[in-house]
This record gives sequence, C-alpha cells and structure tokens, in this order.
Amino acid sequence: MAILPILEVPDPRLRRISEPVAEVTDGIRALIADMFETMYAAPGIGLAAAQVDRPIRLLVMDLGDGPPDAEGKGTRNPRVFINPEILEPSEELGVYNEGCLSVPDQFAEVERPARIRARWLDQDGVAHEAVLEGLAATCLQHEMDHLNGILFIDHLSRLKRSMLLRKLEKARREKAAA
Ligand code: GNR
Ligand code: NI
Repeated sequence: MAILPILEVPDPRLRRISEPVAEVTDGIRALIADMFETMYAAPGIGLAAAQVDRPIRLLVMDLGDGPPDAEGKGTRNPRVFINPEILEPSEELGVYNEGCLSVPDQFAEVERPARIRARWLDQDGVAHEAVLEGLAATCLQHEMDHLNGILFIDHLSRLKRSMLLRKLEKARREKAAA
C-alpha cells in the first residue's frame, strides 16, 4: 500500500479525459487500495484515479456511517465506482459547499442535480444500479467530473473562480515563505 501524490491545479493532467476500465484486474484492485489509503490520509471523502495521475474511469468514496462498530460508532463505508454512468439526473437541484483535494483548502457552493440514478461496476466487476441523493449524489458527480477533466471551480462564475484561484495562490505563497 502507498499514499500517492495528488495532482493540483493548474496541472494539465487534471484536464485529461479518463479512459474506461476494460477489465477489473488485480492491478486495478491494488490501485484502489492505494487510492483509499491516499484519500483517508488527505483526508477526503472521494478521490478519482485522474487525481493520482491514472486517467482511467475509476473513483473511490467514503461518506462514513457504515455498519456501527463495537462501540456503536459510525464507521468507514468504502465504495468503489468503476466506469460509472449517470442514467437519470433529477430536475431538482441541490447546493453543496464543495472542496477538492486538487484545489486545496478552497470551498465554494456548487449547484447540481439533487438525485441521480447511476450505474457502475464494483471492485469485483459486479454491476450495480442505484439512486443516490444528498452528499453521495454531490460527491459522485464531483468525482465523475474529474473523469471528464472538469473541476468544481469550472461550475463557478468567472469572478468567483478567479477570486478562489487568487486565494489559493496567496495561500501557496505564504506557505512557501513560512
Ligand atoms: O474531500 C472532498 N470533499 C468534498 C466535499 C464536497 C463535495 C465534494 C467533495 S470531494 C473532495 C475530495 C475530492 O477532491 N475528490 O475529487
Ligand atoms: Ni475533487
């Protein structure tokens, strides 16, 4: 297992269109394990393979609240999405204050369909179809954007995007000077 470096804006590799996964191999499963380790260490709630310089249609997500552990506390709920497709977005929109590991420490409200019917393969190559809502719907759409070279800042007005990127540059300059 390994923590992988996460690409950050304005790296052009974040803008590539990821290729479908032809077969879920042991190599893919090893990458999935590294992606979870990388995501938990960051920490984040989702990670697309494109963000760790692997332009394939694979993403991982963990919104927590899996089955309760021995102390009855919420636990991890790791989910893998391979070759995901959105079948039916709701007309109703929802707003979420989004962040991205590739746009570190910057947040902005993004409007997206509130519910989506989606189809994908899991780490064993088994097909799934389900309706996702709330944060799961937001996160899946955010990660699927990464597979298409799109970042959450692309959904903002030009003014909001340029303000956010200036804040990011300022934070980076202060970090470099520290
Ligand atoms: O960790 C993350 N948090 C988050 C919050 C709101 C909406 C989307 C996300 S995904 C992000 C991790 C990431 O960059 N995934 O691509
Ligand atoms: Ni992201």
